Amino acid sequence: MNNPYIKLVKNKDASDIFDLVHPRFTAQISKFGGHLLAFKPTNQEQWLWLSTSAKLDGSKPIRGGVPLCWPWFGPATGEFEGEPQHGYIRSLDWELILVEGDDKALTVRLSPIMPSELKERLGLDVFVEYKFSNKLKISLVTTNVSETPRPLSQAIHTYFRVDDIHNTEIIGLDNCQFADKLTKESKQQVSDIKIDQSVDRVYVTDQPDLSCKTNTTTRLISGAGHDSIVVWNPWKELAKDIPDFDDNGYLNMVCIEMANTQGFILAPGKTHKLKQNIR
Ligand code: TA6
Repeated sequence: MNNPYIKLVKNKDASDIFDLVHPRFTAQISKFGGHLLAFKPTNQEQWLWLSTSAKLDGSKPIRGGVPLCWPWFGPATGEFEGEPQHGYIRSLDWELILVEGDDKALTVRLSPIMPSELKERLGLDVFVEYKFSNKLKISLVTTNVSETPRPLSQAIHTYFRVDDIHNTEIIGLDNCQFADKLTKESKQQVSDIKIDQSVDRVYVTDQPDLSCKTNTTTRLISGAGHDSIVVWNPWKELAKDIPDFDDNGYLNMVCIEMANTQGFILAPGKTHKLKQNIR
């Protein structure tokens, strides 16, 4: 797939990275996880947070950027109990299946290289599509390729870089009900979200729009195909317990994720698109 704006390069730890250099942006995608590591429109700051201690060598899922959680979100349950948290695809190698575009925008598609027994067991096919310009559009597209209905939950687990978490507000979830995963309570959001402690919340809502405002930037985030919006920042103590999370990293990140946490059944032959667009 010859395109002047994308090159496969070796990262310093010898991992394979697609390096994108385009008049409107730069970006990097790891072959491991099909994972967007960085995205920076020209003349802007980096939009994504990536832990400086993240492992990119395939030894574990990458901490930061945009992990893709599929075909479940959170711990595995039922017949998959004991399998990895957030599913398989963030720990697989991916291949490029499409690159197209011009000097205005670029579309890049990748799909995970799934062992055939796994593909057979899941009965699902998936690819990710990144549309880059001076904005970012991410779609996770799943098709039930089997003859029976299949369960699916998932997330586009985006780590946003913020210059100071103390001066960050997430706007648009006022009045939404959320599951507080830390206290196990169901609560209602009152006003905008400010983060000054560990936050791990599942807002069960399909509302499309919200924003993340800091002193210097406002990111407008819109989604489709989701049943939830997840907000996560481990804060100081929990971050210390995560080996690949920089000790002070919690000051410069917040995860805002478009997700299907409730799960649903995808009928045979049907396709579902989960989207997160950021501008
Ligand atoms: O999306 C929030 C969350 O599910 C949290 O509960 C937290 O554990 C986070 O994801 C990171 O999960 P990971 O498996 O990447 O350590």
